[in-house]
Amino acid sequence: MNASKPQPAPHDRTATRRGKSHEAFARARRLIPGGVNSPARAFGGVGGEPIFFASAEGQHLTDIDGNTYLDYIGSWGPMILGHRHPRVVAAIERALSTGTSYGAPTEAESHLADLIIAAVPSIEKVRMVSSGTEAAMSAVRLARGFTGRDVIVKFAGNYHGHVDSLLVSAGSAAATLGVPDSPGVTAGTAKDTVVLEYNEPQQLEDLFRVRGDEIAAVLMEPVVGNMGLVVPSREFLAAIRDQTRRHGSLFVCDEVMTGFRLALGGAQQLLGIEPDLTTLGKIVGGGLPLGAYGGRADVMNHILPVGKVFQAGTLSGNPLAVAAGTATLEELRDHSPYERLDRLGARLEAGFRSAAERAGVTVWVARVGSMMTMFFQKGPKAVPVTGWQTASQSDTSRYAAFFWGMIDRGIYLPCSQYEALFFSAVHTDADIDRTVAAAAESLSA
Ligand code: KE4
Repeated sequence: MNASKPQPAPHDRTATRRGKSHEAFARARRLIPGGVNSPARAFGGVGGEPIFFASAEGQHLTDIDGNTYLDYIGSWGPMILGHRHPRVVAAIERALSTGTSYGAPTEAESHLADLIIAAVPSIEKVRMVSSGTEAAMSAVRLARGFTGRDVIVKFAGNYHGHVDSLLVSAGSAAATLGVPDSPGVTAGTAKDTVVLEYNEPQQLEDLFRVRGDEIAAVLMEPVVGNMGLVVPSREFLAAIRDQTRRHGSLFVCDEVMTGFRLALGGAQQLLGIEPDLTTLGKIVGGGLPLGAYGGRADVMNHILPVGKVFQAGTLSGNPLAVAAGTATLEELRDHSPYERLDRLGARLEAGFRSAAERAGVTVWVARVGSMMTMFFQKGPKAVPVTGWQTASQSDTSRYAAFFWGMIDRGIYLPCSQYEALFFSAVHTDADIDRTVAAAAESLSA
């Protein structure tokens, strides 16, 4: 926390009025579809109206009515260092003082590429873009260009951005809004995408047996955040690596959410897997618009101008975003937060579990490091959530009630059962204890 800045006033429970947000939302809806620039912010999964924010500092958010919250989405992942980390702010200010965009290469981009390659051993070459969606779209085109094949395999409940060929049974906002297949995605596009169940190795093996020579790539979230948090089984990971290698397809890990979040080397470091391509976003841009995709040099060298697979971008590798991403990755490299994040996560997980048990609420809690989801379930006994089939049985209205109970106690959780929560390196033990106490009150209310 930056001590020189005024500290946000502790959340005043009586100030749960959000009149200014209500007015701002009414105006925004007249101008912007749904009043939001991303449906994930629309509160579709919890009802009510989105809250409009004025500022953020460290682990706190302040809304335009002056209410403060402990932040458990961190801009949906990027803010692992907390908001306005001094090292990141200083880096952006330095970059700003010399220019904002050149449309020409800079040394800073090579320095960030170096940091990414040093952190993620499976990445030998990397190309920067402006979002996780762009990274996924480019990786799919590259996999198809490299293999000369059309079919992409993805998994229900996994979300890879709003890429036409991947917006089929996507998780995240699409799943929350109950519209897994988006209008506007043509049948011609969707036919080249096969959607299987996560954690079902037999399904994958059966598909490869029949269509292995058509499959360009298997794309997955190595730890899923977009149906709520789901971890892969060892057998599932082994099946993906074995089948793709055996049939000359590419294994693409979408680490937009998990990259630099679960470890400096991402989920692949924790899980001991070596994909052929990796997509990155969120933390790699330190909260500014930056994505990246990278992997085997022999694959990446098929990208223009070395190879023939087209990909381009006016603001790719933007100096301000590169500065924010570089400062963030250097801070994570120099002062590794991961052990502490895991300790705080274990404290939060234990607290949520015992609060639910005391309240007699059936939940399945899944956590890896500082990513966690508490799935609300309808039956008397918790059912392990291993994929979309089980995740989608969640009691979303019970989650919504919990969400608003936490909002009224100054805790800002993801506005959907089908999202993971994140906390930052500047969250404290006291913050975790306060969150657990609020959960106990909200669950028993
Ligand atoms: P962006 O295009 O939003 O930068 O990245 C898309 C993306 C790709 N892959 C994974 C695993 C992702 O989680 C995302 C984006 N995540 C959502 C939240 N689950 C972003 C929130 C939003 O869309 O507003």
